[in-house]
Amino acid sequence: MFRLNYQTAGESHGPALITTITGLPAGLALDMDLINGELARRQGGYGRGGRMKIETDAISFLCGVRLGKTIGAPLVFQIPNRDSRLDDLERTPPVHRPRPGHADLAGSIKWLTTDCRETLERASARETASRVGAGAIARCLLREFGIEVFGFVRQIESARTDVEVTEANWRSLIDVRDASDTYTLDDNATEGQRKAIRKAKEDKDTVGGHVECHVFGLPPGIGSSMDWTTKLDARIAYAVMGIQAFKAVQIGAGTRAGETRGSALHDPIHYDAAKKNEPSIGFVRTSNNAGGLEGGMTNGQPVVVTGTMKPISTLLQGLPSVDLNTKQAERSQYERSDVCAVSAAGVVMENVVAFEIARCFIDKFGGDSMIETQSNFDGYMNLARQLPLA
Ligand code: EPS
Repeated sequence: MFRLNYQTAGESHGPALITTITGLPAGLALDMDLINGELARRQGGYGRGGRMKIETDAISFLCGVRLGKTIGAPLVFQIPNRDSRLDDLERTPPVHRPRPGHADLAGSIKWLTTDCRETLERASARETASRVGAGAIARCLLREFGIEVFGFVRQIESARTDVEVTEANWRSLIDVRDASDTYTLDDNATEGQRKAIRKAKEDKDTVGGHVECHVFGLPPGIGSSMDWTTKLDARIAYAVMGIQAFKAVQIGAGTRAGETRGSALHDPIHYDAAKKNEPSIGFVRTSNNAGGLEGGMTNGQPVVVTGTMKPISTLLQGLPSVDLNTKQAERSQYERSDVCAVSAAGVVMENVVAFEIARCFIDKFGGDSMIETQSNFDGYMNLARQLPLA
């Protein structure tokens, strides 16, 4: 069982999203610019629908925070829904024609109803605002230890950026990404991705894509190989697959590992005493096909995660389906939606990955307070740098 956990609640068109985080040390300063900045980024990206013009997501704390810092108690925050109309049957009518690709069909059968709304309100990607909030709070913690996350859109449909992200260039890429409408890393890719989304919209269709995130500043030893549930790569995969509409997750070389010989895949180990004070404590690698994770533990290299989002299943043209009440063939029901939410999904992925890293970080170093946590962290780093211990 992990000490740091979170839980989300709230329907897409209910009054609010509520998130509870337990296990944060006391004394963690919460950077509201960082947290609300991530929520704002999640609302953006070319291809979003009308809902994002209605909402302005921001966190308000209900418990667990005093004078801008955690107090070690369960922390609860809410994000209000401006478009709150769940019980208004005219504006939020039942949905009887399930969308292929959505939770509609399986959920309606599971909960023994023919009204897909019962399922879709919670299955909606609106819930990801909660997870971004929780992940951004985890980032406030990780930052205290020099750990930073950078994410972007690698590809939408076939429009791709080939820019490589490294420890040396990622900070300079933040502005490039933030200037891109699709959160990608070069002008050509931005234009290609915009074009793909525009064309899909004209065709009453939707598009998906690939997002990537890199985590820098991680020391070796976060996560554990002693039990499969504590492997950090497994935790990351679980969290990323839990994002609405994700169909794949890869760490480092990912599926390419199955097509590459061991001699070419595995990252050679060197030792450079000049780098002893860096998070890697001097153990350097000439490649990072492992994506920073070996045996389910960080190895001192950046963690690299790729996620794949399918095209959104709400299409203006509808898709072949049936009416759950009559069982007659019908096109699936259209509700206001996005044409592409890959850019937003990239922000969600960055933040759920951050939370999983923080979860394993607290498992190893967590004390009741940030002071104790810092002392545990420093103690471990000092010992690791002195290896072999007498
Ligand atoms: C979503 C449908 C749309 C999206 C929504 C996810 O909402 P609505 O039905 O209100 O137009 O905008 O995403 C969000 C609300 C959000 O905050 O990301 C869906 O069906 O999943």
